[in-house]
Amino acid sequence: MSLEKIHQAIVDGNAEITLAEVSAAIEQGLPAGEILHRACIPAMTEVGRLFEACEIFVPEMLVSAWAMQKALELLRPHFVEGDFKAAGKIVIGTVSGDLHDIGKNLVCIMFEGAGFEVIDLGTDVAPETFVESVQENKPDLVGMSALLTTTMPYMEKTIQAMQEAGIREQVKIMVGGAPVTEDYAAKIGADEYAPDASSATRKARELLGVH
Ligand code: B1M
Repeated sequence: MSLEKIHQAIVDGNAEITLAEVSAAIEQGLPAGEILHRACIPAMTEVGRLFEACEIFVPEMLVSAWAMQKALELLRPHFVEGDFKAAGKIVIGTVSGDLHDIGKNLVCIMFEGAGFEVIDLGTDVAPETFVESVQENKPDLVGMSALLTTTMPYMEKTIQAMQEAGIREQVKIMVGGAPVTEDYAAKIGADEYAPDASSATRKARELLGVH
């Protein structure tokens, strides 16, 4: 077992080796956070670099994403171990037209780990679906993720839909995803922006006044 092997297996899109190496790492007592931050996330960054350099294409990116998802499934219980009192409720999803969910799933795991009840609406979530879920579940926070510059505008459309439904003021709104910035969040009227999954939970606690 080594973090390098996990990294390489994800870059290669080899889910079988990824699973074997992540299991071995967990068995040897390596903290799940270390496996995630030192092997899995850097591997996906490398996949992105290779894609941008046209050294790999969508099919290769997909198998790497699949290997990453498998690693996350194994790691998930180890992030949420322990007793948590619900710190709040979050409704979260990747916005309309966008199928990227690895980062959003990580954000979900971190929120679960931080003691939040998480309602994950999945990917390609239409503004009206966010609205219905807020009406039904009455969350403290709505989280939106976007990985494409072409889908970012759906964050604003979702906020507008919430305003039109008269529920905008009932919740705080957090946005994130690789192309999203603090300035963009402010421009569209979101309450908070987080660049990564760990700061997302910290900022959510601050926003909601949960200690
Ligand atoms: Co796509 N893809 N992809 N892709 N993909 C990107 C995003 C891209 C940057 C690659 C590139 O060109 N370098 C590019 C977007 C360019 C742009 O918009 N400017 C791109 C493209 C173009 C596309 C397609 C259009 C390709 C095509 O078909 N020609 C297509 C679009 C499909 C669609 O959505 N409609 C597509 C498809 C895919 C796959 C399906 C193959 C796969 C996704 C699989 C899946 O998610 N289940 C995929 C992947 C894997 C990537 C890259 C390589 C990796 C994304 C990832 O998982 N990163 C990505 C390149 C890159 O980002 N370097 C790329 C790891 C993840 C942990 O990080 O998602 O950023 P991230 O999440 C972070 C933070 O952003 C933050 O916390 C997370 C954890 O720290 N965060 C939040 C995220 N959401 C948050 C919400 C918050 C707070 C923080 O609050 C609520």
